[in-house]
Order: sequence, then C-alpha cells, then structure tokens
Amino acid sequence: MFNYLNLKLKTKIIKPYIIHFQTIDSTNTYLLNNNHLENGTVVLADYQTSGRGRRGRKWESNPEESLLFSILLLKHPVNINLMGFTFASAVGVAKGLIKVLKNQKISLKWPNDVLLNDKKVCGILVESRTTGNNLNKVVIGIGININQPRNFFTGNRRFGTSILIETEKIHERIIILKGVLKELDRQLRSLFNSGLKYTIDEWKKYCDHLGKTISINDGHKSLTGILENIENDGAIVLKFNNGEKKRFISGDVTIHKESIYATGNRYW
Ligand code: BT5
Repeated sequence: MFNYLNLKLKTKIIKPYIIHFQTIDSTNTYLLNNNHLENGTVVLADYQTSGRGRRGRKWESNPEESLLFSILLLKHPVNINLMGFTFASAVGVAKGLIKVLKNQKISLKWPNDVLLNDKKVCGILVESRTTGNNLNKVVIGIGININQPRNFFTGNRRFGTSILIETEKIHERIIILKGVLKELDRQLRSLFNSGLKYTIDEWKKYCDHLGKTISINDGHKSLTGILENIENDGAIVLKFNNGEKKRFISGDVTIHKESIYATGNRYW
C-alpha cells in the first residue's frame, strides 16, 4: 500500500505528488512493471526488500535510513542514450547535495556514483523498456545514504558512507529529497534542451579523476591506466603505460588514492 506525498515542488518534469511506499521490492521494478503512470512520476520507499544495483548486484539499506526513489520518464528526445540519463542524474544529485552540505567534498565517479569525501554516498541505476529502436520508458533509480551509522559500511559496502557519518548530524530525508529533485528536474531539462555533450561537460566539472590513474574492471579483467577522456557519448578512454588507448562503455572503476592526493611528490 502506498500514500501520496505532496512535496509542493515547482518542477517542470517531476510531478509534485510522489508515490510513497513504506516497503517495496524495488522502486525501479515498480515503475518498470506498472504502465499507465504519468511522465515524471516519482516513487519513494522507506525500505526495499530487493533493492538493485548494476549487473544483478544489491543496493542495501535499513528501513528509513536513506532515500530510495525512482523517476519515470516517458517523454524525451530519442537521441539520448542511457548514459546521458545517468550523467544528468549524477550532476543533479551532486548539485542538490552541495546545497544542503556546506564544506563537504562532493565528486562524481564514472559511471554512476556520487561520492562524499571520496566515498560512495549515492548509486544510480538507469533502466529502460524499449520498443523497436526507441527507448520509450526510462526509469532512473537513485539511492542516497542519509542516516546510516558507521557500522553499516562493512563488507561489500565498505567503500560507502552516509551523510550522517560525514556531517555528524542526523538529516531530515524529505528536505534532502526536495533539494535533490529540484536539481534533478533542472539537469534533465538541460539534457533534453542542450544535449548530451552539455551534460557531460557539467559532469566533468565534478569529476576529479580525469587525468589520474584508475583501474577498470569490465566484468572479465581489471586494467589500469590514466583516465584520458570522457567522450561525447559518455564512454571513457584509458591510456596505458605502453601508449595504447582503449575505450570502455561500462565497468567498475577504482580510483587510485595516491593519484587524487598527489601533486608531484607532495601528499596531503
Ligand atoms: C548502484 O549499483 O550503485 C546503483 C544503485 C541504485 C539504487 C537505487 S535505490 C532506488 C532504485 N531502486 C532500486 O532497486 N535500485 C535503485 P552498483 O554500482 O552496481 O553498486 C552496487 C554495489 O554497491 C553493491 O554490490 C555493494 O558493493 C555496494 N553497496 C550496496 N549498498 C550500498 C550502500 N547503501 N552504500 C554504498 N554501497 C553500497
């Protein structure tokens, strides 16, 4: 069972009335499986029993400790790929969080992470249903860690953090949601009106591993090189020691710590 929350948003794409579940399997699954919902519908859950990440992985949270929501998009230009929605969403979350969190470092990690003080605070999962060659239903799923305590981030969640941990304060989830939805609406409109290249340029402003050493695991093996560029379709180009270059359209990136903090031989 769900109720409607009126967030009184003045957004243009995102609907101000959002569907709120206490418990659901996954907000992405709900929007993918339910037809007859309006463009811009947002589904929010306090808890997901089967929260999903990429490649069959899980997105986890205890009840009422995080923001777990998905946005339904039915109307969008046909030339935008799924990466475009991921980038626009990452920029939207980053800008929304920056407004709430003063003096904290927010950065973006390719392809779908928002980092708070270099740790994962948000994951994004964009999925679609297609007919023919057209993406006709796009679902943007976003999980933001808000009030999880330190002991939540163990095992495969050890690279994560929450806003509580970094700011040492409990936060009102709805206030953060409103700020983030406002920015998401703005970034989606920019993506639709100004195109993917504009969105990627915005994304790059928050990416601090361009030109740095990273490893990428493409599901088969891990390769290490310099992140040379993010191309206009969202793919990354890695340059290896032997001068060769390779393009990746998906994968899991590890940023080499020393490459973020090092300036020549100086570390801080
Ligand atoms: C993601 O996948 O980061 C996408 C997460 C999207 C979650 C939202 S919540 C609302 C909507 N409904 C859904 O069902 N999903 C979306 P990926 O890059 O594959 O990262 C998943 C990995 O992150 C896991 O395998 C864990 O290692 C780690 N992880 C799981 N839960 C985490 C958490 N709360 N914080 C940090 N890391 C986590």
